Amino acid sequence: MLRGGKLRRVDPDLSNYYVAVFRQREYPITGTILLATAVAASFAASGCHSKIAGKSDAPFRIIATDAGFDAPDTVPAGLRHIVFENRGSEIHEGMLVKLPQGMSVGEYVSAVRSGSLFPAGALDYSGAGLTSPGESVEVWVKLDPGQYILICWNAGHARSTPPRPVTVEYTISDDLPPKENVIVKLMDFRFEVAGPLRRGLQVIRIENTGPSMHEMDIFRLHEGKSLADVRRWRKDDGRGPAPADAMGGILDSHDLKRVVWMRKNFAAGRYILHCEVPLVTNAQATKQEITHADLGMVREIEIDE
Ligand SMILES: [Cu+2]
Repeated sequence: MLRGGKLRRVDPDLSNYYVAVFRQREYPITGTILLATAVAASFAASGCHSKIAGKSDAPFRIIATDAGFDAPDTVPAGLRHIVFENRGSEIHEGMLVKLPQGMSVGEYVSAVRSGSLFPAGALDYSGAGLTSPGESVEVWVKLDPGQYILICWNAGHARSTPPRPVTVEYTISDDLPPKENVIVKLMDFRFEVAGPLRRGLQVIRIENTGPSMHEMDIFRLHEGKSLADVRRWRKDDGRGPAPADAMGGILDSHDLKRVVWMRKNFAAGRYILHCEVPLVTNAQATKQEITHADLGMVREIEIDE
């Protein structure tokens, strides 16, 4: 169906999109205390039980294998520090999708299996992007209360491997994001990188300036391989020998105002930033072949010795 590697879906029901945007405007991510207070107040007003918890210290650990995910059943709402590890033999990602009220995990899965690229009402909430076997990546992502699934969109895994349900509780606690070394802005259709990415442990703060949804996967080129090799390989669903290692990635969020962080240990070398979100973002499975990477949303960067 989709040749662009990750099977993608975007919400056909625009009303959900506007709800997400409206919610974001009400509770800007920059005002953590305001946000917590406002969310708590809104839950109190709607009759839900809520409480403000202290700072959470245990990260939200997600382990991917070729058979699925190992992850906690429940996590608190708020800014979560996610540690994602791939113990499988193939490239995996751990993306979070929030299910709409009344949709079960089984219904989401059968919608995906029957060709719906975006089961109506479900919202992408980012997570950890494409990660090679043996690699791990840390990301900081804000989660709202609700029923989520963890899913991998690489190479048809969304249809072959069961997603993992995760409940995000009404308890709110925010993990503190680390101070960034580099800021990357995702825009139509390019990456703007502020500051040099260096070797060693680096924190990248990622913002989407839109107007489209975007994501950023980072690939480390193998010796003698080029950006064009990565493009071809991703376009062919990641078949054949990989010209690069997948170092993790982030975003793919319906709420364009979400700021996220990624922390990763980088060696010196050549890297590719790559956005695989499709140009056509509706429910039509047959029209998702052209991705942002095809429109030039790829960039090579070098990390010096
Ligand atoms: Cu993009």
